[in-house]
Amino acid sequence: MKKVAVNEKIRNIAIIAHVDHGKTTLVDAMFRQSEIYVPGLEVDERIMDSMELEKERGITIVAKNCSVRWKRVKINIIDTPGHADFSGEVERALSMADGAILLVDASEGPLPQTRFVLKKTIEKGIKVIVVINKIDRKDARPDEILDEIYDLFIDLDADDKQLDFAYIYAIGREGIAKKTLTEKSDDLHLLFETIINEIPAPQYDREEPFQMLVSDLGYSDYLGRLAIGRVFNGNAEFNDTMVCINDKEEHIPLKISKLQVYDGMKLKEVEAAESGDIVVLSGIEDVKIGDTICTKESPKPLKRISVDEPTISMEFTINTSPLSGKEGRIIQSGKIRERLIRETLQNVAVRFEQTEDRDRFIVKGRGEFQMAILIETMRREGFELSVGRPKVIYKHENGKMLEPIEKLFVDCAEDFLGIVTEKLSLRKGRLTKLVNNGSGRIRAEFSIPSRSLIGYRDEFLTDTKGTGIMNTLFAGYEEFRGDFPTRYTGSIVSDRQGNSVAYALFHLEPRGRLFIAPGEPVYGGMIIGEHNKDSDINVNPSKEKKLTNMRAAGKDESTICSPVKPMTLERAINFIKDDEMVEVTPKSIRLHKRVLSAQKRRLIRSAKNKH
Ligand SMILES: Nc1nc2c(ncn2[C@@H]2O[C@H](COP(=O)(O)OP(=O)(O)OP(=O)(O)O)[C@@H](O)[C@H]2O)c(=O)[nH]1
Ligand SMILES: [Mg+2]
Repeated sequence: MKKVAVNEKIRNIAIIAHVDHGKTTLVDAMFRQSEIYVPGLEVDERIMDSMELEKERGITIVAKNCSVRWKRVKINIIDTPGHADFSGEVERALSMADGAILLVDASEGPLPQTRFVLKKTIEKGIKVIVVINKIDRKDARPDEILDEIYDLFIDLDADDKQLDFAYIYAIGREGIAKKTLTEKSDDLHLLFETIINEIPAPQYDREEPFQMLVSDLGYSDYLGRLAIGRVFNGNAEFNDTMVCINDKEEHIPLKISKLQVYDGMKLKEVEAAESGDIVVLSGIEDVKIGDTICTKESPKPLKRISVDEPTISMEFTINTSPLSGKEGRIIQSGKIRERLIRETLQNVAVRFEQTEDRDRFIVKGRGEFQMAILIETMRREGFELSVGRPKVIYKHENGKMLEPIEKLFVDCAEDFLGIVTEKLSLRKGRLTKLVNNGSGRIRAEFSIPSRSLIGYRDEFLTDTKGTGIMNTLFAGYEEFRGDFPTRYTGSIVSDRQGNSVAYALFHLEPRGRLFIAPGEPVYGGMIIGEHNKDSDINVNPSKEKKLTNMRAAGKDESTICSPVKPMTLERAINFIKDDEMVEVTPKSIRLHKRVLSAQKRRLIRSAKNKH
């Protein structure tokens, strides 16, 4: 019989929201005001965004744990990313939580990712506290936003209990929370109290022995692999022997060599792990996210963490360009393979497939931004590799090809609606809703294939002069809407190896937009620019001017080249066509044709035409 007990000393909450609505900033404020904080201690801004790329980009990429204390209750907090490509992190974080704080920007209101994360919490039956954040914004409209949040709950089929959610107004950045807009408050007292009163303390069964669900993995040079997760039942102590049940239902024995818990932003060693807490356990190397760690005598696996399927796939290969191995330390396919497998261990939303060709891998994930972050991380670690264009994952049902479809939400000035609609309809998008409330800005909704959106954001920002806002939400699979060109332009391709020179580039400028400056290494098959016309052209970017005795090279006034916008990784993977690749090294991003030889490409083309 179940003997339900609760651990009143603990609360486990995930902080969830659309991107940039202020989650990580709110965690800073909670930390500063909690009983753990030592006055005078310097706290960096967005301390939870500890990864280099998170700091540089000002966004959260990986969900992370910390804890604060309020009136002797420990609140374990999981800060999650708001970007849709990292949604898998939210699903993983919710596996540790009994409640969620849903942040909504007081001006922007609920946006697509708000809907996604709220849907996940409602499905899990997790209690939600709504925080209408950033009420200090000049354009804040908190009352309207509250109505919109109610509508969203109703739309997501929340039951009466869920509809009766507690809500708070906040200025996370200043560490202020209040019940009504008019009352005075200068701290987060109300938020802490609401968490403790509204979020249920973790429940466990008194009769059950130790059971922990591994929701995250870490690594320490001293301790090796760290298994991180919530203790669902029972207790465990240092030196206890346990088993880890993996996805093949194998029982791998282990001995607990260290137990730690979150204490503020740090870890603290403890003798014993208690029911309901989130712990960091050492003593097992061979462990995966979703495994259960439990006793040998009574091994019962918990339900594995499930996350939505990947929607995008991308080809990763070794770098086969003639410049390979010059700029990176790690170039072998075995190492790339190992690294990608390691990624799938840490990152629940990423899948890896080996192809028949041992140098070629398929990586699947939730979006091209997630892929770009993975590639960027790898190049910083010293890898060289080549990657193909991100492709959506199709499905086949009853003889029909289905493709992923997104709901696209656009908010832009009325004047830009024409161009946006035109571009989207070229890409098989359909306008499904248009709201014009006379303010000069419109809100439009489109139903559009996911593949149409790959690389579209840049174009959208250009078309709306940087003022448009676009958000997407995965809407499901629908029948394939037909082909359309991913790009209406061709490529300017180098026909030989050498170094680019100003003279040659200057004379190529009228043919299109160049990606390289004078003095850069080039090779046959390397794409050095975007052609104005829809075909590729092969050119010689290292062609020198025939020198007369009078003039030295490079002194010619007429060969001053226009500045080039360097190719970033994200632009590059969105730019290439199916027969093109991006070469990535720690120092460079280069684009090239899959087939480097112009002659071979010609042969392939004529063979295709004959067909
Ligand atoms: N006006 C105002 N701005 C805020 C407030 N809280 C956070 N911000 C700003 O909002 C931006 C985003 O803050 P973050 O805390 O990184 O948002 P986030 O939700 O963690 O973002 P992701 O993790 O990338 O989804 C930053 O520029 C913050 O300074 C607030 O209370 N008022
Ligand atoms: Mg964040």
